[in-house]
Order: sequence, then structure tokens, then C-alpha cells
Amino acid sequence: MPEASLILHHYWRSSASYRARIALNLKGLTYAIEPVNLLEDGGQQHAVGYRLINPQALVPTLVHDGHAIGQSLAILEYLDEVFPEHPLLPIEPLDRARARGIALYIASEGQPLMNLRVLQHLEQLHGFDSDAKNAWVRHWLAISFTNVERQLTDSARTGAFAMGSAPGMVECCLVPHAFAAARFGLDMAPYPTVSKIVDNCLVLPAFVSAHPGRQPDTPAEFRLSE
Ligand SMILES: N[C@@H](CCC(=O)N[C@@H](CS)C(=O)NCC(=O)O)C(=O)O
Repeated sequence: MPEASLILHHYWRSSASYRARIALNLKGLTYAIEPVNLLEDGGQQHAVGYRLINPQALVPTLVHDGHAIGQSLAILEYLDEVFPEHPLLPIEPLDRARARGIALYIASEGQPLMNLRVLQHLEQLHGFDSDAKNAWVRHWLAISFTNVERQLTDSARTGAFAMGSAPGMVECCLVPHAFAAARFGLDMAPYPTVSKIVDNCLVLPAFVSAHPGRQPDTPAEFRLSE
């Protein structure tokens, strides 16, 4: 299948978009990026045109050969099925379930509590200022990292990466979650296994070019120099 037909609609700082970029890069796929600015025009994710490709009004959306796919983990699974080289999931069913379990925990139990729309709701309806919002985010980040750290530490499968010797679906979720932790000032010292895996990822080219600081829509003040 031609790779040139892959378009990722994303926002530079969105952790779900970051997951999809890492996955595309790990697979060595070429893709175009279409920025969707979540903060401009009342949120471009709500624009009528964007909702035609993503009725959930969320980023990311992957468009492959004109077919739109929403939800980052659905995108990862789709990429693994259509482009099986450089798999994101292990081969053995139990290992696959474990990898999915950790990825889903981050994507469905951890990250949603700190989403833009949740924070906007806390501000608009409950009067949270930015300190209160940051404390809220750190609270839920700490719980999720405590549980992921425990799961990784308890497992014989954990090595340089969560499933052994190569990064995959878990790292696609873990690294963006750690990026959010840095953004909101969470101390990562209590999570040495998570931190080791994240550090091992951050030096790899797939993760380097997926970083929020290196995207076409990264504002100048957040842009990484190299
Ligand atoms: N579970 C979704 C989460 C998608 C999501 O919440 N994206 C955020 C950015 S990380 C978003 O579009 N937020 C817009 C909003 O909250 O209005 C996925 O994994 O793709």
C-alpha cells in the first residue's frame, strides 16, 4: 500500500497525537501532518470540516487512502495490521494482552483526566485557577505512574523496554505521558523503571522526531533547537 497517502491530523502538544507520531516513525512510514489547533478559533477540533473526518472532535485522526481513523490506540492497531513490519505488539497472545493492558491503562484511565476539555470544565464551572488545575493533573499523573511502575517492576518481561528489547505500543503511550508529567511539574524520582524506559526511548530517532518540540505547528517558544 502506498505510504504517501498517510495524513496525520494532530496538535503538537497533544499526547494522543504524540502516540500516533511515534508509531508511524517506529514503522518507518512517511506521512504528512495537518495541524489542528486546539486553542485557536474556539478549538479547531470542533470545526464542521474537521468533524467530518473525526465526529468525536478529538486529535489525532489518521487518514489513509481517504479513510479516516480516530482514537490513537485504534490507529496503532490499524498500522500494525496494515503495515506489519516493525510490529508494535509482541507475538504471543499473553504478551500482546499485557502490552495492550498497559497502553490502555495510560490512554483510558490516566490521560483522559487531564484532557483540555476536562481542564476547561474545571476552570469554567468550578473556578479552578492554573495552580489548582496543575495540582489536579499531578494528582492523577502520580496515581497512573505509581500503578504503571508497579506493573513494570513486577514483570519479568521488563528490560530496556516494557516488553523486552524493543519499544512498541506501551512506549507509544508511556513517553507522551512522561512528557505531560514534565509539563505539569511531576517529580518522576519515585518511578525509576518508567524513567529508565522513557530515557531509553528518547534517544531513538523515532521518538526524537515525534517529540512535540519538533513539529511543524510547534510555537517558536516551545521549539527544540535540534
Ligand atoms: N482517547 C483518545 C484521546 C484523544 C484526545 O483526547 N485528544 C485530545 C488531545 S490529547 C483532544 O483532542 N482534546 C480536545 C478537547 O479536549 O477538546 C485517543 O487516544 O486518541
